[in-house]
Parts: sequence; C-alpha cells; structure tokens
Amino acid sequence: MPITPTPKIWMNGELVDWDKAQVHVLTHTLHYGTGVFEGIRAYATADGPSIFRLTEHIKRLFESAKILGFSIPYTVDELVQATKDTVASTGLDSCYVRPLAYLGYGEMGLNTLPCSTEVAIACWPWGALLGDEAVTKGVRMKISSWTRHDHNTMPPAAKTVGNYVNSSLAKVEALKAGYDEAIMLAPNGLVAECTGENIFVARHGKLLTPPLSAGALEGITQSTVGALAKDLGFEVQVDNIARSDLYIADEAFVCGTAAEVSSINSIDDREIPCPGPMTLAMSEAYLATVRRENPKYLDWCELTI
Ligand code: PPE
Repeated sequence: MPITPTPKIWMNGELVDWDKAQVHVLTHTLHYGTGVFEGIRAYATADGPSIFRLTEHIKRLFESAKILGFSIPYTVDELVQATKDTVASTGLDSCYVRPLAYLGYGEMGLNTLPCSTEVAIACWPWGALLGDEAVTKGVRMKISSWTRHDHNTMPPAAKTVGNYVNSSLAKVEALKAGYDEAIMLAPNGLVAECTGENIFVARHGKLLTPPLSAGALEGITQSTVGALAKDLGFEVQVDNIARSDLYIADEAFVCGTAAEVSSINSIDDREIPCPGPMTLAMSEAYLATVRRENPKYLDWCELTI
C-alpha cells in the first residue's frame, strides 16, 4: 500500500516537514537492523483523534530497546506527548502511527555501545492491513516454511527492525503461493504467531492464543481481545497451540494494531468456518472499544488534546 504523505514527522525532538525526515545512508540501523519500532492506531471520535493504548505501545518500545541493550534518550511521557503532537500536526482524525528508535549515523561495526539512539514518529492514513473485507470474508492462511525466531537467536518479544526480515520472507512466500498471510511455527513446531499479527483459535467453545514463550510478540491487541472476550463471557486461554489445533479449529482469527481483528477462512486449504460468531463478536467489541464506545476502557483511549 503506497504511503500518503502527511505534513510533519517528529524527529529527535522536533516536527520536521515530511520530505525533510531523512537519514544518512550510513545510518547504523540501515545496515544491521538494530532498531526497534511500534505500530499504533489513532481512531476518529467525537472528541478528536483517540490513540489506542498509546502509553502501553510506547512502554513496549522501551522494553524492546532494553532487550536489545540500548537506551532511548527520552522518557515514556515525552514520547507519548510527541506521538500526540505528531498526530495532531497531521490534522487527520484517524491514522496509523509508527514510532522508530534507531541507531544513527556516526559509528559503524557491530558494537552498538558507542552508537547514538535517534527517534522518529511518523503517521499516515492506513486501512485494515488484510483488507476491508477481512472480517466478513476472512483471509487464506498458509503455514510458513520459515520458522519463527528462537529466543536465543532473535528475541521475538522485542519489536526489532531486523526481526521482520523473517516476517517478510514468510509474507512474500505466502503471497506468491496465492495466500493472504502466513502462520509461523516456533522451532519446536508449536504455533507462534503470524507475520504481523497474533493468532487466536476457537476450540471446544474456548479461545486459545499462544504465549510469549512460543515466540509470539506479547500483542497489545491480543491482550485487548483477551479482556473483551472475558467481558463477553468467552473463556480465554493463553496456551500452546499445535498445528493440528489450527486445522480443526471451530473458528480462527488474527489480531494486531494494523490488522485489527480479521477472520481466517482457511489454513493450508483446510476450510475454517468463517466468519465465526466469536470472531464477529470480538471484531465488533474491538472496534467499539478503540472508538471510545466502551465506557469500561476509556483509559485505553488517549486523546491528543
Ligand atoms: N506479532 C507481530 C509479529 C507483529 O508485528 C504484531 C504487530 C503483532 C503480533 C500484534 O501486536 P499488537 O499490534 O501489539 O497487537 N504488527 C505491527 C506491524 C504490522 C506491519 O505489517 O507493519 C502492527 O500491527 O502495527
């Protein structure tokens, strides 16, 4: 999806013009993948743009940097405010937001210790990642031939730039084979997650989703879905899922900030009932919550002013 430019991007403490938000070709992260990022969404509400679980996303950015062993030269509060300022500067009522902390120009080589950390926050309009009809029609999934990272290879709990080479390999493989998205298994063969989403399956009336230990990112949407599912009276279990659990699921869906809640209609050409009633209920509850229509979770909806 081509990016639509917006007026400003926040870079190292100031809002700069979109076209001026550039880095040198010898930027460390460009060579070694040594950055961390987030994906956040702002939704239109009667009170202006509301950024969903913004503070938790920014906290996860700091945790990702901590896992990589570098520090971000701002506080969580400063980057929360910077994100709000960036969204406000665009004049958009809804958008996708991409904070990126990267190691900058000035040092080369694999030792990251002398590198400076730079931060940029950009936002632009971005529709549902897997398409507008992903909830009702569902997406075709393929189990990837690529394995998700092992914890001692590339920590999957960190949203590291370099980790996404693995996701891109799986995504392109799935698209070229005629599928919409890939499911990735951990080195031990258990289900981890998708290239840019967590996965849920419904079996025996219960919703199951893999834990961080299975190589999944601890998704903020996954946690939102977990809370909303309990409110709807669904039992939710964060537990290991085997490949066969996928094929014989009563329903299945993916969730993430960019993808929101999207139904799965087949996995490796095994049909999954779609759209399932639990999936539809979760999608509806999710969209109402992010749009500030669920009074229980107004704290999750952070207004820009
Ligand atoms: N797993 C992965 C690998 C992942 O990248 C994401 C977010 C999730 C799970 C869900 O996390 P959360 O957004 O906290 O619920 N993926 C981001 C980037 C997607 C992209 O294609 O780029 C996102 O959804 O913003």
